[in-house]
Amino acid sequence: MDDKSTKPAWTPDDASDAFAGRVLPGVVGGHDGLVSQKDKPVRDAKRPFLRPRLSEQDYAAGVLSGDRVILARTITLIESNAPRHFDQAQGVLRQLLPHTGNALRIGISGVPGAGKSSLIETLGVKLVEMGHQVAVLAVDPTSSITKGSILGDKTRMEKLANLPEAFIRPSPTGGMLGGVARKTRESMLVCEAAGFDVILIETVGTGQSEITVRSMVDFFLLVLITGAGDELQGIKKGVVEIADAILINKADGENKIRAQSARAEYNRALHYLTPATAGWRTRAYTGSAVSGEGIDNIWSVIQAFQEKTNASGVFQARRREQTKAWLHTLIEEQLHTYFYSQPVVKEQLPLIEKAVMLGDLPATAAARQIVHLLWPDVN
Ligand SMILES: Nc1nc2c(ncn2[C@@H]2O[C@H](COP(=O)(O)OP(=O)(O)OP(=O)(O)O)[C@@H](O)[C@H]2O)c(=O)[nH]1
Ligand SMILES: [Mg+2]
Repeated sequence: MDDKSTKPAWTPDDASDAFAGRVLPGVVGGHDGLVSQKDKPVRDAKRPFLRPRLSEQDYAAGVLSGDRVILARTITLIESNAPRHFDQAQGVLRQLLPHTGNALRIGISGVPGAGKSSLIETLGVKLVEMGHQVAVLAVDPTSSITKGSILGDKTRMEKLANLPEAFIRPSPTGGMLGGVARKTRESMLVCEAAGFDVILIETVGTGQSEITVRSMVDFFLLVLITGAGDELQGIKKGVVEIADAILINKADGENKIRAQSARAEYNRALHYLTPATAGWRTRAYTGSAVSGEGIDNIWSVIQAFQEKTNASGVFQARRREQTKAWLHTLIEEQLHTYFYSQPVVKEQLPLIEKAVMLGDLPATAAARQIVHLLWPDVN
């Protein structure tokens, strides 16, 4: 090392050996002294990096053991529109089905910006503190267009998203509400099999999406705000009729008084409506998803609901009815898809439509005619 050639070129010729400037000889191996990676074969760049394929058993076992990565992958499988994934997803679901049904399913709906995500964050964190495992799903038929809800939900549920006892899955994108609903319902079952005991499903108020969520949950909470113009707009829209409780949110600061009077107004109106659940009286409450005030009370209401409907059998009866209705929805969907994809239907339908529009053929006869192309026995 004290060889002169190891000294850098700028070292003065008359420098003593004590001069510190030295060029170190190169090392064999990596610069960090570890074994060189230079000769290691590089991954074939043309081949995409593939995660190992999982079998139906791998998926099911992973979900049942609570493995979050496999849980997320199973939901991705369910959300896939590829026909080969469909069969596999159904196989996994069949294995998981005996382990489902043990969660309390809660739907949370309301106009955009009402504070649904904020409420889920506040309530979800409280539930985790109480020892629950919370899964959050979303039905948002608009998200495929705006693509905005995913970002919004992730940032609005930051605390909850970071808890290991919680799992947040943004709305499946793409397709019509029917497809989104199927994916959400099946994702819910997968979360139950993974051990989550509270499932919160957020949906934005579009009318139809609330009905869809109502058809898959035990308890339906409507989140309203004051100052949205018409204080009783929820009543006019008909969503109040499917709610088990109404939360007048943002009852904080200057808004508190207004929220309280809106609650009174809703409670008066609710008096005249048939309750969404037999034997349960839907009431309005005030609360603040941001300060947390009133949110414990909402949870007490949900628990009281669960106790009461469990005791009366309404809880179990609703679940059975929901499963039955779900089966019929799926049958209708499959028939619909099959029918409209048949070449003979695709070919004849425009002609028959035209005849009906021109008044040459009554619609009923026309419908029969086109159905007969596939099924001549239908009458
Ligand atoms: N003052 C106050 N603001 C709130 C409360 N809850 C929500 N907000 C605010 O209202 C805005 C919308 O809240 P979100 O929780 O995203 O509402 P959302 O209903 O999930 O909205 P979308 O998912 O877009 O339909 C945010 O800026 C929140 O901070 C509340 O209780 N009090
Ligand atoms: Mg939201």
